[in-house]
Amino acid sequence: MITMDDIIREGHPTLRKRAEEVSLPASNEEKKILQKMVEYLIHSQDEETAEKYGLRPGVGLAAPQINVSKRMIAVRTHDHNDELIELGLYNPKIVSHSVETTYLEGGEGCLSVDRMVEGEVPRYARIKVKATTLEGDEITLRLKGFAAIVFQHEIDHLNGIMFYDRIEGNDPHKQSLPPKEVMKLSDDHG
Ligand code: FHF
Ligand code: ZN
Repeated sequence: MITMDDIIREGHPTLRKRAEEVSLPASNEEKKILQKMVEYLIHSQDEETAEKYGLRPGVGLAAPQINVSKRMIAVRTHDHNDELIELGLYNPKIVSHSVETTYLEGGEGCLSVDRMVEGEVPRYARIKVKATTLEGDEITLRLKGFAAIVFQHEIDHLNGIMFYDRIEGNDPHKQSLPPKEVMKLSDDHG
């Protein structure tokens, strides 16, 4: 079974790579890994099992988080109609999304991040996702609310994006403030 020891943490290069497409039909090895990812979510959401093995409860898991750089995600949560979504998916893709954005009150966390990171993580309010299930069926999902946020967090992992990259002022590719030394210089000039 997958435990916290199998989950890589921020700083590991795999979390920053674009994961490879899975060529379908998936191999038995790929299927096994994806099944184990779904199983992790089930175990982690079961209080007794989570306590016994020290699992942090999760609603999603992306293959890169267990150092497998392939486009596979597992999700276990409820949708806006309170229906259980429990899926292992290959090559999930957001095919359309709302203009409207939303964010999780209280911010997001990540199994690969062992610290609290405050801030609003902007997400699309509604998304349409196409993917292939563990069973090999091509599906289209229309998601909103918390489930939509979870899918976007997982698909981000497949593209090497961490949730905090999306917090305003935290974009690593954007320097929001000039370096201290530069600030001092310009201060001197009024
Ligand atoms: C989680 N846990 O699952 C978080 C982390 C928004 O890539 O949200 O890092 F267990 C995947 C009910 C409500 C029950 C919340 C997506 C977060 C994805 C996993 N837990 C929960 C629950 C939770 C990450 N992850 C804090 C671990
Ligand atoms: Zn995560």
